[in-house]
Amino acid sequence: EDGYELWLRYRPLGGAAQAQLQAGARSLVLATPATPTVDAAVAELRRGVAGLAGRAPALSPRAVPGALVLATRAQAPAGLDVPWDELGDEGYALRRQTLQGADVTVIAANTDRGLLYGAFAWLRAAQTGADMRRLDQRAAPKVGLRLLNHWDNLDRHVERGYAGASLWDWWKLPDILDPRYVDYARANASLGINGTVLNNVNAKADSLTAPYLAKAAALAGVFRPYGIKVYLSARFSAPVELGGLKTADPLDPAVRAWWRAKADEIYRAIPDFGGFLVKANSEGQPGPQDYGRNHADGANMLAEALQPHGGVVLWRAFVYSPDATDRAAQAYAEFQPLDGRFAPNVIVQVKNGAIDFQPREPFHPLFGAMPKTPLALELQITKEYLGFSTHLVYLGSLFEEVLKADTGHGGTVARVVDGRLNQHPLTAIAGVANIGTDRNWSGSQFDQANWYAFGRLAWDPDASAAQVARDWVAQTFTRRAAARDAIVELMLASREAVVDYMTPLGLHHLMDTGHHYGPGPWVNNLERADWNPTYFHKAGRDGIGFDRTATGSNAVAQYAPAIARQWADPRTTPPELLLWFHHLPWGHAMPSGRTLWAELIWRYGRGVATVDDMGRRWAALKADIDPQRHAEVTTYLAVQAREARWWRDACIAYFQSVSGLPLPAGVAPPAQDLAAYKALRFGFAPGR
Ligand code: BDP
Repeated sequence: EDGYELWLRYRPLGGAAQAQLQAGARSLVLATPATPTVDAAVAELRRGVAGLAGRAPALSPRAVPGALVLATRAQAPAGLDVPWDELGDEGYALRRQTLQGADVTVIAANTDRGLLYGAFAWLRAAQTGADMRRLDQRAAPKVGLRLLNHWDNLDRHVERGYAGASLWDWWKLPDILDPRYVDYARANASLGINGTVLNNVNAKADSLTAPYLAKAAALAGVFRPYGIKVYLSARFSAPVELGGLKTADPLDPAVRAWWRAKADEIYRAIPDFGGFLVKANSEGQPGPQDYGRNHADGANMLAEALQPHGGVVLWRAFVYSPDATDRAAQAYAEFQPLDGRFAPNVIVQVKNGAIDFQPREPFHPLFGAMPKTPLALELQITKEYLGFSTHLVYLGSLFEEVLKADTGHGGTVARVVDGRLNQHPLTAIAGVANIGTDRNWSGSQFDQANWYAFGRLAWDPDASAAQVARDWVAQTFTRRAAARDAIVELMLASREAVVDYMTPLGLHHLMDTGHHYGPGPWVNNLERADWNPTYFHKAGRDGIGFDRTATGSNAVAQYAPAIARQWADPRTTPPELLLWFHHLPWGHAMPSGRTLWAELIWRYGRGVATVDDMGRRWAALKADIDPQRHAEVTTYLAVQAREARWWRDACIAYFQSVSGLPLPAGVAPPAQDLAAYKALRFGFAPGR
């Protein structure tokens, strides 16, 4: 097993479960018009049942005992007990019931997309060992647009990609369609992901030219039956680069006309095109500020072009400039005053935290602070700052922590994102993909779980990361309860472990230059202050941490008053966020009774100990897992154990050089001296 099949493996259930499934899926009855999406649902059910139960169901014209009935509202047979109105456009109901005298299972939905999601949900129930005789589930997504963002370049290099090259073979498109595109669509549809942004936010204008639109249209054609729309990252200066205009000023009539014509052209090629994702005036990308305009001016111009076609603009709020006093405060400063100024088809896309996908950040202060604007949550599935694809870190825990965070504005981040807090009909959640050409798709077996968790939590932001992990393990590694639970425990410990061995206590951005993989807390030579780890930790003889209270940058004041008050005081700031908000002396007393210095070192040690424990737990599972994947994960965990030590030792060596303090009793000194860690060079790290 090389992991190619992801969570759609459909291995024989065996025993009573297999007999039960056979009895409940003898035949397929279609009470719905035939569409490519229904075909996809039927093909998946046949494939799944063939694998799980050993025999594919035949199509049957009427409800016979043991049939699986796929019904949409318009053609639903009399006697179906389905709460249609609750299901919306994409929801489904799964029910075991008696229909026309026969004991059947019904998969019901208002649309064929709902049926497809229902088919995948039924297969998930079967794969995770649910009692198929008593099935009664209904679900509808809480967030409207559930999107992958690919940071894929047209030359197939994936920015921050650690799973090989881009799946999109732009050179061979549109004529040659890699069969893998279908498997990609199946995997996403199984989670409810309904949109994909094909190209990097650091966009080339070329992706908007006719030849590339034809290529994107070919991909859209493959994805359409699976309910997945295609979106593109748009380069703001495209009217200059492609259109020969002298300006890309969003208030210039010629520029507006160019975008309108471009949108018309796109919709001729891709009638259900989703819209544009835009990174503007950020890290050197062009944008409206180049012309003295603001983000709303830029976003609204594109929104106007897409509006007649039903498209949306996802305008990113990831901005920071070299002269800012605190990079964490800039997005709020630029965007919050624009609340209410964006067109109705604009969504502002905000990263989970105010810096950049760190192992832990407090939630972004924009959540809850722009009630008149739909805000999308941008999560990073690819682990740019969490050990790439060689470290095992289950991100479900991180995603859940962000979604459940109370914004202090009357609801959690989840309630902002699903639109319920401020009654926004347009809602979105985005994940920066970790998918590439590697056979296992995500660079490691366990990184598949992060794609899976993103999709499940995008569909239901209230889902539990632990339950999602259980489902994933049952679908990928094992259904045996003891082994499954052991793997889940290991996954749930992994996120805190990486925080501990990389950036404990609210520290952030200690990664070495460019690659963001290994430790570089000493780095202070980059051209911009806010690229340097020393800027973020501010460690010196006197102490450590970034003062974001009133005596410092006061970024804490961007949070709702109750949260701001709590986090402005080190005594009420949770230890996990302490050094994010406070600069404190090394002797500061921690709730544990240790000094800050001792606590820091203790946490680095705990991170390494947890990784060692993960290794032991995995080793004990040898009999439960197929040899190929067991051996592969074992090797990866050994790398992680070595590199967790590298992180711990390099950071302790550096912080000790700054604090001048002796190591607490019983702590072994770093394996090497600081100079040795500083001398390491990684010129060809992936994903740059
Ligand atoms: C950072 C990445 C960079 C991205 C940028 C972004 O290092 O490669 O282009 O974010 O989100 O995390 O635009």
